Amino acid sequence: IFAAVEMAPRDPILGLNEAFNADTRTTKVNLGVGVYFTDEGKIPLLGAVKAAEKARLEAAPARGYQPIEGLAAYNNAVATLLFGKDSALITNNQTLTIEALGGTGALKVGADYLKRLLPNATVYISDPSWENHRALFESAGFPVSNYAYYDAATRGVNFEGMLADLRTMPAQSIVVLHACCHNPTGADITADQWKQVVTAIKERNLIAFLDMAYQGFADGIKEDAVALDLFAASGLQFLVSSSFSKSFSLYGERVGALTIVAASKDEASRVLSQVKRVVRTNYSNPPTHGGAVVAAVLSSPELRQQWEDELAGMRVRIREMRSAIVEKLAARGVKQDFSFVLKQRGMFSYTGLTAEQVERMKTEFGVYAVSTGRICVAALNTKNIDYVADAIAAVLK
Ligand code: PLP
Ligand code: TYF
Repeated sequence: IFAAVEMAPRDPILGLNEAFNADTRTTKVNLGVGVYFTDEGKIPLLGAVKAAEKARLEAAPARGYQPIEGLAAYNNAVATLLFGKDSALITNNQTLTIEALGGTGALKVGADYLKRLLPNATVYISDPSWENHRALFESAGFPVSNYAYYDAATRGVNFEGMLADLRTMPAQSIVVLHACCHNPTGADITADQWKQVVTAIKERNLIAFLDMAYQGFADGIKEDAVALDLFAASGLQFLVSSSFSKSFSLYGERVGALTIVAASKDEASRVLSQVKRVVRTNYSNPPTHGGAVVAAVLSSPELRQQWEDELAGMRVRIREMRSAIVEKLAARGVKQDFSFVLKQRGMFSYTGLTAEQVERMKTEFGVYAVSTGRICVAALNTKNIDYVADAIAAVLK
């Protein structure tokens, strides 16, 4: 039965990891996948996570099934993190949150639910977007189109183009928006531009699906939620996928959530019942560990403070690496102006390096980046940055 099966293409980003791991050069550097590394080049185990895990291990909890929607304490903590502790949406019980298998799992449960609700809708993603967005919504059965986003000339957002596209989408189209730290470009829109996006979505009767995978990596937990605040205040119904992979450094534990804002408490409970059907037929209920750890950290004032400090540490280190790479490229006589790297937000930089230059960095230096020119700034450190700057400078000459 499998004789005629063809080889599927590799995920362009996760596939890079395989090539990197197979590379025997000791000087190799992986700037491909979006993972935060410490200055020692390690994926951190946060102190707050370690403390919560220790307490959990000592309590030796039984491993019964979770509810279909996951741990209530976790879901409440997620909604509070997204909308703030004084949110009217939460006190009105207009939100529903389910624990999901990472941000990806949240997007997929949301996509599968939306397909049942709006079988004829089109999904719009930014041009460009996270590699998996298109495939994920297509696998849920939707046609996927792009809306204008990145402007290579200004290295910022083509906001006029984005608005124009929003204004021509058919009613009830689904618009996937990066809530902060746009992946792959690092180019975000301003609060004022978000207001215009909310207005356009309202006027055209569109459905926003906000993807929040990097809360806390640009300016802070609250600051990075400006888009959510504006949508919350708009009276619109919308969806949010969120992830703790990066902000808690819990990639492999698969901790994320799908949050849906409904028009009323009654509506929210009906929507939740339908979302639970999607979960039930996919994986029944989420795993226990990651959500329990995040809930424990967020509900303890001490651990929460520790986590916020650790998150701030990651944010600051990424900024330092942004400044350092700009300086080091200039010091190597690179003529191109790289100051845009300082304006980009989150883990990534869209460097403008061509696919050929990225290929040369890989073959000649063992420096791995995504063929689009995206590098993960969070993988730079004080030990590898000179080598990376050498590689970039060499391929730019
Ligand atoms: N959405 C975006 C924009 C991302 O960059 C990522 C990265 O991993 C995800 C979703 C998926 O998150 P997770 O790794 O938690 O599944
Ligand atoms: O964009 C990235 O590098 C991260 C990690 O299928 C990732 O978001 C990449 C590809 C993928 C899943 C996660």
